[in-house]
Amino acid sequence: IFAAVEMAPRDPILGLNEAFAADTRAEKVNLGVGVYYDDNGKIPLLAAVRAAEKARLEAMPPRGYQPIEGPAAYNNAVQGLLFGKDSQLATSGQTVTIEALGGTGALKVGADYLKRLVPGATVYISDPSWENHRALFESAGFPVENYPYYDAASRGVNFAAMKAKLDSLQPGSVIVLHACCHNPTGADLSDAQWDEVVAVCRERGLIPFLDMAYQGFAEGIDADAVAVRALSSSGLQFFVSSSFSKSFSLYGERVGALSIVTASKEEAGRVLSQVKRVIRTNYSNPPIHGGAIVAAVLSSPELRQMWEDELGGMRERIRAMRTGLVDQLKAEGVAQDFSFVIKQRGMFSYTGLTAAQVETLKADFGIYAVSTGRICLAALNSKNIGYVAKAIAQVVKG
Ligand code: PLP
Ligand code: TYF
Repeated sequence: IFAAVEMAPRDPILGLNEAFAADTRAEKVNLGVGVYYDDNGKIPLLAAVRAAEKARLEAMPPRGYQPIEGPAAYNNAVQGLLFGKDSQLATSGQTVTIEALGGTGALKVGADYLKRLVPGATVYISDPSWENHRALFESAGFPVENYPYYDAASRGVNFAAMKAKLDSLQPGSVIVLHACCHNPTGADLSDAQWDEVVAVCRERGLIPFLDMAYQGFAEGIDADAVAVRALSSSGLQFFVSSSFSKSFSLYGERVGALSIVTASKEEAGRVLSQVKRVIRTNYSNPPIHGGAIVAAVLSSPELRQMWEDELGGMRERIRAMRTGLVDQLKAEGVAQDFSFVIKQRGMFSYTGLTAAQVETLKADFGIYAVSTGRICLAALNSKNIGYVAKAIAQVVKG
């Protein structure tokens, strides 16, 4: 029965991990996958997570099934992060939040539910976007198209083109928006531009789906929620996927959430019943551990403060690596202006390196990046940044 099965293409980002692992050079550096490493090149175990985990281990709670939508304590904590403490959207009961298997799982539950809700819709994602967005919505049965986003010349967002496209879409179209720290470009909308996007969504009757995978990595928890807050105060209905993989450094625990803002508590009850149906036929109910840790950290004032401080530390370290890389490229005699790297936000930079230059970095230096020229700044550290800067300088100088 498997004789005719073809080999599927590798994930262009996760596939790099395999090639990197097989590379025997000691000086190799993996700037491919979006993972935060500390200055020693290790994935950190946050102190707040460690404390919550220790308390949990000591309590040794039983492992019954969870509610299909996940525990209320977790879902309420997620709403607090997204909408702000004591927000009307949370207290009114009009917002559905379900625990999901990472941000990916949240997108998938959201996509499957949307397919039941608006089966004839087209889904629009930014050009470019996270590789998995297209695949996720296509696998839910939607046609997926792009809206213009990145402008290579200015290294920023071509907002006029983006807005013109959104203005032309059919009512009921789903638009997937990166809430902050755009992956892969690092180019975000300004607060004023978010207000304009919200206005277009209202005028055209579009369905916004915010993807929030890096809350806290640009400016801070509340500042990075600007898109969520703009939609919240608009009175529109929308979807948000949250991922805590990066912000809690809990990648493999698969902790995320899907939130759906509806018009009323009564509507939310009906929507939740339908979303639970999607979950039941996928994985029945979410795993316990990761969500329990996140809920424990967010509901304890001390642990929450500890976490925000650690998140701030990760944010600052990435910023220092951005500045450091730009300075060292200059010191290496690179004439090209790389200062845009400092303006980009989150983990990534679209460097403008060509696929051929990325290939040379890999072949000659053991430095792995995505062929689009995307690098993960959070993989740089005080030991490898000089090596990486020298290599990039050599490659761009030809
Ligand atoms: N959305 C974006 C924009 C991402 O960069 C990621 C990265 O992992 C995800 C979603 C998926 O999150 P998770 O790893 O929690 O599934
Ligand atoms: O873009 C990244 O590198 C992260 C990690 O299928 C990732 O978002 C990459 C690919 C993928 C899942 C996660």
